[in-house]
Amino acid sequence: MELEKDLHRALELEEFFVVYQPKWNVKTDRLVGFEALIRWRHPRLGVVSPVEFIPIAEETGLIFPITRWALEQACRQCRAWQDRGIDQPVSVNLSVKLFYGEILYDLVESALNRAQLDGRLLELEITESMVLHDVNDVIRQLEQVRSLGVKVSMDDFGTGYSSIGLLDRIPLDALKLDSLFTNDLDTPSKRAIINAIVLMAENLKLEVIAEGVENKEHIDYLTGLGCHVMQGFYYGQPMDSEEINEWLNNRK
Ligand code: G
Ligand code: G
Ligand code: MN
Ligand code: NA
Repeated sequence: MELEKDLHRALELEEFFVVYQPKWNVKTDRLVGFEALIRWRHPRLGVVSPVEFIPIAEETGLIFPITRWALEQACRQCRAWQDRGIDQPVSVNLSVKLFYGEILYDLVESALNRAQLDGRLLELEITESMVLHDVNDVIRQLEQVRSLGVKVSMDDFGTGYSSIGLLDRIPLDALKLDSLFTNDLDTPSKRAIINAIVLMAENLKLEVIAEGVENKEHIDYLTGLGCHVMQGFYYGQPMDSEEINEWLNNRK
C-alpha cells in the first residue's frame, strides 16, 4: 500500500511532528498538563491523522521506532517547558503493541534520560485494548515504568473492550472519559453512566479527565457530576510548541 511504503521513510525524512493539547482543572482554574499527539506531514497528502497511520505502524512494527521518537520529543518539550518555569506533565499515547516484547521500560527510561526529565512529569495513556494482551504481563510492565515515577492513565474509557473488572488490578492514576460521553451529556442514560464512572473512580482514588469538552454546557454538566479536569477544544486545540507559547501568553 502507498501509505505503508511512505511510512517506512517518514521517520528519517523527519515528516512527523507532535502537537500538544492542554488539560485544565476547572476547580482550581489552572493548567494541569498536556497530551502529546503525533501527526504526519505527508509530502503529497498533507497532514495525515494518527487514526490513519497508527494501525499501519502497528501492523508493520514501525510503531516501535515511531513511539520511541514521540516519547523523546514529548520528554524534550516537557523539559524545555520546565526550564522556563512551566512545570506541567506531558502524556504520551501507547499502543498495546508496546507491551509485546520486553522493551517498554527501556524505551521510557531512555527517553527520560536523554531529555534529563524527571519521571513524575511523564504520563502514559493506555487503552482498554490492553486486555487483549496478557493482563499479568501488562501489570508487571506498568509497575516497572511506574517505579520511574511515571503515571498511567486509561484512555478512551468506556468505549472499548470493557475492562471494568481490571480497574483495581491494573496500576492506574487516572481515567480519561471518552469524548463520546461528553458529546452525549444531554442523554439521561449517558449521564447516569458518567456519574457512575466518576463515583467509581473517586472510590478507586483515580483522577477523572473528561475529553472532548467543547462548550460551557459540557463544563457545567461535568462539574455537576464531580469531574473537574477537562481537555477539549473549549480550552485549546492540539497545538505545536509555538502555538502553545502564544496560548500560554494569552492566559497570563
Ligand atoms: O489527535 P487525534 O484526535 O487525531 O488522535 C487520534 C488518535 O490517535 C487518538 O486516539 C490518539 O490516542 C492516537 N494517537 C495520537 N498520537 C499517538 C501516538 O503517538 N501513539 C499512539 N499509539 N496513538 C496516538
Ligand atoms: O488519545 P485520544 O483518543 O484521547 O486522542 C484525543 C483526540 O481527540 C485527539 O485526536 C484530538 O484531536 C481530539 N480532540 C481533542 N479535543 C477535542 C474536542 O473538543 N472535540 C473533538 N471532537 N475532538 C477532540
Ligand atoms: Mn489519548
Ligand atoms: Na480518547
